[in-house]
Amino acid sequence: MRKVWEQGDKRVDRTSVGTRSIFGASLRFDLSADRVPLLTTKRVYWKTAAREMLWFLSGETNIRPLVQQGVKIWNEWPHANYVKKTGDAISLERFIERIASDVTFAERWGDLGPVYGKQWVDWSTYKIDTDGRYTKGPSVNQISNVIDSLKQDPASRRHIIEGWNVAEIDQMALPPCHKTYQFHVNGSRLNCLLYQRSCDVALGLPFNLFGAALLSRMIAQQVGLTPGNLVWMGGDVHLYLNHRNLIEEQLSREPAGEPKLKIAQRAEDIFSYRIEDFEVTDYAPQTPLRAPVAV
Ligand code: DHF
Ligand code: TMP
Repeated sequence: MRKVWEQGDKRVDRTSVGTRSIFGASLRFDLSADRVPLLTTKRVYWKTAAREMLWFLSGETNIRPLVQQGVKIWNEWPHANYVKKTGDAISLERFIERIASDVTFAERWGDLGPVYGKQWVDWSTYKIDTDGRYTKGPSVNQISNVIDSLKQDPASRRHIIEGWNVAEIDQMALPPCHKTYQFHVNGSRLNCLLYQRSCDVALGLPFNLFGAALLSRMIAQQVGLTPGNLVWMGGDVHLYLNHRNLIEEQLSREPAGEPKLKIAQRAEDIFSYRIEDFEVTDYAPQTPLRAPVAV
């Protein structure tokens, strides 16, 4: 955060909020002994990040199940889309109430398009016939495939979960930020590398690091490996200029403690984890810090 804030270039970004940004950065964390990258310089609502990760794994792309669990982090994008398409100046709060109470409305307006969940477990394929016609092929479950390849061919350099479906980017509310996960087996240890093309250091990154660690831990448990390292690589790594108060406060605080993530039991398969299976201990963060999300 300090490096981006002090050394980043000022850039006008898509949202027109403005950022300070560096290009290319990496972080490395040891996930052994239940260690988990979770910020202590502000309270991070790790259960929200965990619910988001379970939502990805369920293949869901509609915000309704998140809304029903009180998770608000994706609310702004369907709301902005609705206002743009209909010209109805409904408030965010009213819009989300309707998503929660009206299934038909939610089906029409709560979907983010073929984002993470769709690509991770249900990537569409097509076949071209000899006469040039397209027919739908079987879809690809990348999560199941990675679980299988980790078990059957641990030395492989192809354990990849990819969110960047070039052909479907234009239908997504937001092209994937945490777009590629690669796994790597070293002896009995499972390493994970996340490549994030665009990173909001103040709001998105704390969630993305916890999410990646959780995904890696669940996969390790499923394939019988112990957690190794988490390597994070960022492309455009930025801080929004309107996050100044949060940034200055956070930079004045000292990190303290070593949070642990426990997974109570091995779920039957990678798709069967529940929020109750996760517990964070030794987490005594400083107070939460609020900042507006750039839409
Ligand atoms: N757009 C931008 N500009 N930045 C993002 O980080 C971002 N993240 C998205 C979608 N679009 C985005 C999905 N993930 C928050 C955290 C993660 C997230 C979206 C939003 C967020 O606002 N966090 C606040 C509130 C958390 C809560 O509601 O519990 C935080 O203080 O961490
Ligand atoms: P962009 O598509 O123009 O790069 O904007 C996406 C913004 O959202 C950017 O600030 C990065 C941020 N972001 C994260 O940092 N993490 C996430 O998980 C998501 C979905 C978005």
